[in-house]
Amino acid sequence: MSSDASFPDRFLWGAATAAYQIEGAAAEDGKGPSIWDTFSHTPGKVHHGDTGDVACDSYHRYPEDIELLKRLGVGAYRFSVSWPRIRPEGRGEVNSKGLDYYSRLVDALLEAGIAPVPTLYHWDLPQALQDAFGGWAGRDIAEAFASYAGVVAEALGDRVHRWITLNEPWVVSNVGYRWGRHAPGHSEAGEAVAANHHLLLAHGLSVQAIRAASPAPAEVGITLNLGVSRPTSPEAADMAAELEARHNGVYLGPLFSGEYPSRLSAEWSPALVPGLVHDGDMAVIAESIDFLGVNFYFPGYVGVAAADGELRAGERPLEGGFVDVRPAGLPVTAMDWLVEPTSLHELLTRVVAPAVGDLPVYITENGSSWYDYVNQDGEVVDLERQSYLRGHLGAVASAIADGVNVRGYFAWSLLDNFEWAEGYAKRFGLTFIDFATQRRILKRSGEYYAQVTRKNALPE
Ligand code: GBH
Repeated sequence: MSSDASFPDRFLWGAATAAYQIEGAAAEDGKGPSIWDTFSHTPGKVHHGDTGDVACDSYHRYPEDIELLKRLGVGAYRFSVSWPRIRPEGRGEVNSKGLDYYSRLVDALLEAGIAPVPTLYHWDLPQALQDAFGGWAGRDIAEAFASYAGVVAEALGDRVHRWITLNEPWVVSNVGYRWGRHAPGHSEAGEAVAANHHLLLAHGLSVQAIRAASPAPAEVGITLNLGVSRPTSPEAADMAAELEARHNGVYLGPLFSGEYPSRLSAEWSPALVPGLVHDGDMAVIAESIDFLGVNFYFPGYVGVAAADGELRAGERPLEGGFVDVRPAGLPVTAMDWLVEPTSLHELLTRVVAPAVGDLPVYITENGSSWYDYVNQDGEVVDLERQSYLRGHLGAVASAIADGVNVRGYFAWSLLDNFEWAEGYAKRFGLTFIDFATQRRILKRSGEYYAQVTRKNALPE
């Protein structure tokens, strides 16, 4: 991979956040409770008992956050819209104060010359719909989501021209419904498979709803967290392929070819839930989209477990006699995630391009967590994050050089924020937040990113 990479003209530089992770104001201006309000207030679910009640207080401090975006020199901001702010009960009455908040945010962004790129679902489902339908496990959720998407598109579509329907359906269905580490905290494979199908259906219906409701032409896409699984020996190749089918094929197949992949083990196959897929669903899911959003953080390595079943150094248990392996020599972040930029190049060239062809691709999240601190000079010198950023941007540039149609990159994240089950203990921001005072400090990595966006190239 070349090191002095530059990017195509009009490459879109951005930064990303999500509503529950930054907004706070959890019960303000008519907002209804979301499943993350419930989950984070349930003892034992989130590290340290942290909640998003206040978070970065971005609901009130968004003008300061837009100043940070200006310092970064980005042309776009990916934020998410909180469904329970718009519809406190999930359905029915629209809360105009909720819409007003996003309308003010959009106006302020446009004033600053920054394109708003809202995501309509970044995990904060109205609690009322969890109660009414079993959340994403119930089929009625798909229509409810499309209806809400139409409400937002109608209100903001004169000024918002690029929409993301869902963030990371893999995480929603599996971390939320299969393993229970995210809201709603369920552990039931059938629910996970059902949730996954209903997320895809909701996506397709919302693409139609956004286009129908928007007063101006709209580009619509979805954000997936796709993965590469590398076998460490030939015996692990089949398991690696299965893991990629669960992460990638289960989305890329339905979205781009109108069918689920044929290889998916029983616990992951839509056949697990009889009657789940109705006639016509796959055509709705395959509704054409204008771009694909890709979130990427780390690669996976799969190996065969030791004969005695004992874990060797760096291994974590997987299923069926396989283990997740961390090869010696690769750095790991504060999340214990591997750092290996070439895996992003591999993902884009081997997985993404063959599925999407020429469709524009945006990296909608990429970033890393480290043990940041404010030094005696009042600075945060996060050289590890800067190095991660540089490496991954180099991988994006080389994928573009290899013909992948990547049109933009959004750093995760603009701000340190509520890192879901990790609470505030894990920091991903280009900006440090002192959560006691809400003071924002642009980190060294943020200064570096500002140079990248201004040069449209990687500085030495
Ligand atoms: C993204 O998810 C999210 O979109 C974003 O909100 C988040 O802040 C960011 O990444 C950083 O994490 O081992 O089963 O408990 C990335 C995907 C989500 C990866 C949850 C691993 C823990 C899964 N990830 N996660 S589990």
